[in-house]
Amino acid sequence: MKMAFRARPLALTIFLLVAAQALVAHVGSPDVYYEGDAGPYHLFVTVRMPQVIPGVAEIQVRCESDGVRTIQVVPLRLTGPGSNLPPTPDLAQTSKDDPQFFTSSLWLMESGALQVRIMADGAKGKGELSVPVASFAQRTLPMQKPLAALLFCLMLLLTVGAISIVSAGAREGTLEPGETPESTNVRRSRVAMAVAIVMVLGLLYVGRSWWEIEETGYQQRVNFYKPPRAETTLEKGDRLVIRAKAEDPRWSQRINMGRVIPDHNHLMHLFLIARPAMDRMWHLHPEPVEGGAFADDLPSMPAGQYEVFADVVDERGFPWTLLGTTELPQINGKPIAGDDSSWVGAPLETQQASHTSQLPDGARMVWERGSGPLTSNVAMDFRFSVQDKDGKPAQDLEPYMGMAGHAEFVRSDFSVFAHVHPSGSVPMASLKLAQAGLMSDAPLMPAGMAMAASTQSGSLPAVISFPYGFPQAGEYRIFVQVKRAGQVETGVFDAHVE
Ligand SMILES: [Cu+2]
Repeated sequence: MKMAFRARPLALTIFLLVAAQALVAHVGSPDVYYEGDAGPYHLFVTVRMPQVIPGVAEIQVRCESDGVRTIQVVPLRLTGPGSNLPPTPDLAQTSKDDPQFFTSSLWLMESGALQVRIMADGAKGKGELSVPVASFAQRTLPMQKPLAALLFCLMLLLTVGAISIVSAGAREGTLEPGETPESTNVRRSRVAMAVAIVMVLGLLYVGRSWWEIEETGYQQRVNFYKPPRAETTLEKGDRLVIRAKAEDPRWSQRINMGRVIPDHNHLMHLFLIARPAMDRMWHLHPEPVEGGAFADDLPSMPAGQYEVFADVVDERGFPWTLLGTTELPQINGKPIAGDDSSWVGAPLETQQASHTSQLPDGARMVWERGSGPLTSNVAMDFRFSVQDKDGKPAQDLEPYMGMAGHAEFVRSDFSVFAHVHPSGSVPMASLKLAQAGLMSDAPLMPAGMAMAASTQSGSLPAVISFPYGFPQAGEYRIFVQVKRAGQVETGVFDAHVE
């Protein structure tokens, strides 16, 4: 019943042993933050992804409801063979200081779209949820010098040892104690030694070739999962065509851009952010065209350099962000309509934290962030409240593409881009696939939608929260997008992260 994981040889185990802490990531934000319900229990889940695959993911579960006694966790494929055959789950450890906090370490043995299934049991019965995770090796870890030296010495010892044992065996193996070897013994020993040297050298050669094949294969997997380049061309003055160009030529054979799946209403979410100051941002939804490309008639926008982030989810549930930079002339296009939105404002401020963002008509959005410094790699609930022009909680919030809000976290150098929702950093399309595989009959709603059901007035609550954690220190700009009375509004906040 176990999912077939292939064992990887020694080389990778050594890579794991020397796992360094530094992180050069994919979309820059590999860890997964998720908030949702496992039956009667509300859970906040953080999955710290390993840098290498196979590798160990750290799972942290905070129970926000009482009564949970045990938490079990298990990884499995998100779709395809094995996705409905979970292996035996691991029991998560309860924290000594906090009985509501559970941790577990899980081996992720393969790359691709996986899910971590979490089963809670307690006073209110059982419940489960599933968190989709994008599993991929982020980098090849170099071997540490002392380890390399140690392994080299061991190799020399084994080599010399093997040869001398064979030679000594041939020379003295048949002698009685105290007898001196005759010239025939010595001759035989020399022949044996020569044969042993040839064999040992042959073995070393085979071992080295094996290592190189593994290393090349591993490097290919690292390259395969690097974000593809977003190749953009402008046609007829205002039509932007986007094509994915991956470093690995096999990428386009295996990932069919013509068969990406809808992710909250759209096949692609395209973000164009003005470089370098992030003082303009467009969130658009290109449609697929011939040959796996996507195209959109751009709205009016000024000439300039833009950073391109194009989010898609492939048919297996793996999220890809196409990355690029494009130089656009002044565009005289169509007005913003439908789910598209744009924002124009002040440039990114560094070393500064903004708490309030003005919205149109005197309304504002407030980041309820407390006074302490922001730290990287800490799971947080980013809470934003929307106030009308009188400072009262806004009464006119409505779902925007099915959710209470959408937040984009962008690092000042564009090395981090995360598109986050009230249910967390998992793509909604992958989440849907994960939930489809659960046994429970309870309808599972993303956190944002659950809130929609809980108000009588018909409007969403005026406070929206996003579970997320900054992946590294630096300056960030956060775009928080909500819909008020049919209009998409964007609150913008700058954050200095230590
Ligand atoms: Cu979104």
